[in-house]
Amino acid sequence: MLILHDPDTLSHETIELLGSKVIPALESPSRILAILEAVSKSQHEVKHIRLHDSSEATFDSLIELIGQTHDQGYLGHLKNVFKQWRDDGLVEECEHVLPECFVFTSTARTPTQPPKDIYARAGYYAFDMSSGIMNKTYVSTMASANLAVAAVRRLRDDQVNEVVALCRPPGHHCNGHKAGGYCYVNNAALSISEWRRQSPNARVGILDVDFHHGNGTQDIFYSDPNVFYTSIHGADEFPYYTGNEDERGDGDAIGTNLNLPLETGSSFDQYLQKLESALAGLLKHEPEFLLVSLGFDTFNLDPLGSFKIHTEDYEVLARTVRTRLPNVQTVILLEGGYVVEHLGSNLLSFLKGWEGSASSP
Ligand code: OKP
Ligand code: ZN
Repeated sequence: MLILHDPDTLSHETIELLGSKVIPALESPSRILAILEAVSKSQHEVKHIRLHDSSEATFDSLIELIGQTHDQGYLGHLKNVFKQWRDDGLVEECEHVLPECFVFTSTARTPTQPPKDIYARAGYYAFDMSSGIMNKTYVSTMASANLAVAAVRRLRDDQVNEVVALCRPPGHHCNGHKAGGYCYVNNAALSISEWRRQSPNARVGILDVDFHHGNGTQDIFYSDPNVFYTSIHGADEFPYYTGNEDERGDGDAIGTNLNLPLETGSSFDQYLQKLESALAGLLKHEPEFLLVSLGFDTFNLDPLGSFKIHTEDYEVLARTVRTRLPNVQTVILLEGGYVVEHLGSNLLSFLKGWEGSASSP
């Protein structure tokens, strides 16, 4: 299978608040390095893409696509905040921007303008403290986003049925206005924007199998009847305030959002029951394009997840999906997964199940 990687995705390396401790973020470059190591010993084809060396036209069209989802104030913040803090002497070159105060609603109105205070802006454009911004965050975020776009172009140009993009940072927690949960640009939304450039009215399916609810992706497509979003995620887990079954979409998109929270500690058999519901929903939507938000934090040893899923289960997971939705062109984007030593084998297991099932170009 074709796997896309951009070396610039490795430059972002930040901190997070976990419990009461500020630690190096679990979402680290070593995740991608471990995957690259594993796939280099496999039959899969890894293609290195370099946004950095791309034409101005590629860059411009990427910015245009990102602008369809993310607001300009937010994007300007991502691009400039580190330098602003640096220039003001608030951080050293090797340090990180983290928010201290978030938007809250004790006042009667929600703010429509970013606050003037440079500290406060970090909280205006984020919803948690696992989305630090350092010197290279913007470069990596753009490279990651570009992989999501490049994957769709490959689907079309190479006439293949699936492409994997090793996105990092991940994307499913951020909406158009706020970073959070290690995410800065919603890569899934970008792939879909790119797909829609050629098929504006396409019916699209999103299957989010990361351990965490993809609140950002849900938000972005909540009122979009053409996009069916479904997620299987740990109940009552991060991001805590979203992911309930009663979030079903808005207006004429009611019924196109399907949340399937699963008790922490659940087994793979219990997981598969939820997967059946997710697939039934997707099948009914009849997507011509499928986006898989693939996280390996469902793995039994993951520090941020709590399902009892093992390496060989990913093969079954992938086969189950591909058998039910054969021949739908699919982009698979990496989201979470934090047991670095097992990421490679987990991905290989997933790809084995995917490729071993009915799907031919
Ligand atoms: C990102 B992705 C829980 C702290 C959670 C952020 C987790 C982000 C997960 N006590 N910190 O969906 O894998
Ligand atoms: Zn996750």
